[in-house]
Amino acid sequence: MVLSSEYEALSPETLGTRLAGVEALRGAIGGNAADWSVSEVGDGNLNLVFIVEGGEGSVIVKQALPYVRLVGDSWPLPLKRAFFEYNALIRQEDRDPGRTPRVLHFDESQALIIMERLQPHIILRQQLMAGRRVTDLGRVIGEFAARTAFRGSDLSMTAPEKKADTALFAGNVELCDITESLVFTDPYFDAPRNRHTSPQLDGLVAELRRDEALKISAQHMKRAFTSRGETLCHGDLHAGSIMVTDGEARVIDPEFAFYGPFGFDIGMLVGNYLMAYHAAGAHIADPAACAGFQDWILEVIADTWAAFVAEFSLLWHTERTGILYPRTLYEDQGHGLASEAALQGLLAEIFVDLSGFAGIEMHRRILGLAHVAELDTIADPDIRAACEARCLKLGQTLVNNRASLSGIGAIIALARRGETGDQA
Ligand code: SR1
Ligand code: MG
Repeated sequence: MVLSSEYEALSPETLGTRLAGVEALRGAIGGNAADWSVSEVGDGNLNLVFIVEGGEGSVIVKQALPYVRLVGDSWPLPLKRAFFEYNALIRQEDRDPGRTPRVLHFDESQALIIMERLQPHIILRQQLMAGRRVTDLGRVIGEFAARTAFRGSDLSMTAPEKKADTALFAGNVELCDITESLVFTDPYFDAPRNRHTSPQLDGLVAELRRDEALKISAQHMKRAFTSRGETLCHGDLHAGSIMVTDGEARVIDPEFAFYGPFGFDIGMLVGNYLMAYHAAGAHIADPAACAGFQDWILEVIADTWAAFVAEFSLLWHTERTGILYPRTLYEDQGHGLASEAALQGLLAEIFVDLSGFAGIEMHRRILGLAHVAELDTIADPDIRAACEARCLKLGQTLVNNRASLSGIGAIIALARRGETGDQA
């Protein structure tokens, strides 16, 4: 049977019949739809996600819903986000091959993507909550962030290609609107959709909302988000958007993709690692094991940034074929040192943004609508609030002092200081 062009949400009961005619699916898992086993496993905020298993394999079928799953049909959301996710996935595959799930089939009218099932991978957030390490996590994701940032920008693409792509992703209006509201604005006032651990955090939340410098900085960062279309960002790179085994990490779920600042993805990710760091004590009972795991998270942060810098620098030297900082102006004129200085200046700007976005991500995950499981699952509200308070204060410092931090080591030192309560 061929899918009708009118959108209809799939269910485990209807999926086999409705997708039986999709050649790519039959080829991947075996042709007899009657034998397929289907389960809905989506635990994210927005979509349906099915595992479909046949005699010869299994795949993921992801379908957008016409509303925000987390909230319900009172919050409509366009199906078109599947189109942006599909387009982001194929670009990411091109820019960092093998790091994202392989797309097998895309159906725009049904807002569905059939893709490789990553197995036995689990969501990185679950791995972090269980106190389990992932070999090479920092290097691999730092390289992914650098490759997608560099190769999706005017440093690499031709001007017509970059402009056409910017126009295409400019249509992802509603998902950008979610970030513009939920991430950059709502946390800093008493917005209707907000929630926080109350009454324990009430005083600190009021203090943050009185911090005018913080509010100004958050809007400066939002201005960067809305107007600095430097590269194609993943748009939602957190520990729920990475799937891992103990030895491998893959990046999923780029439906929030948009053209934005170089430092957006890596900054959001570092914010998530810092929350995992501060929540670890509530999930890992043995103090020595917990301390070791926290050290590892900080190493991941350092490795992520080091890998980003190394890879971005390598691409600067070997793939700078776009309209920005052209070799004709630097190396070809014998001004290699100026090219080096330009690179260092750009990396320094990216680091400032990283710090700002990391701080804002921590704030919105504690004060806004969409929280993170590391913190939300801490049952004792006093313990939860203590972890959250450390994140909120660290976030405030990262945002307010983003231009004066001396490097990734400074962020790591601030995190350690918050954890030990040593504010000196
Ligand atoms: C209403 S959507 C809330 C959050 O879920 C997504 O994963 C994004 O992080 C978004 O901000
Ligand atoms: Mg998501």
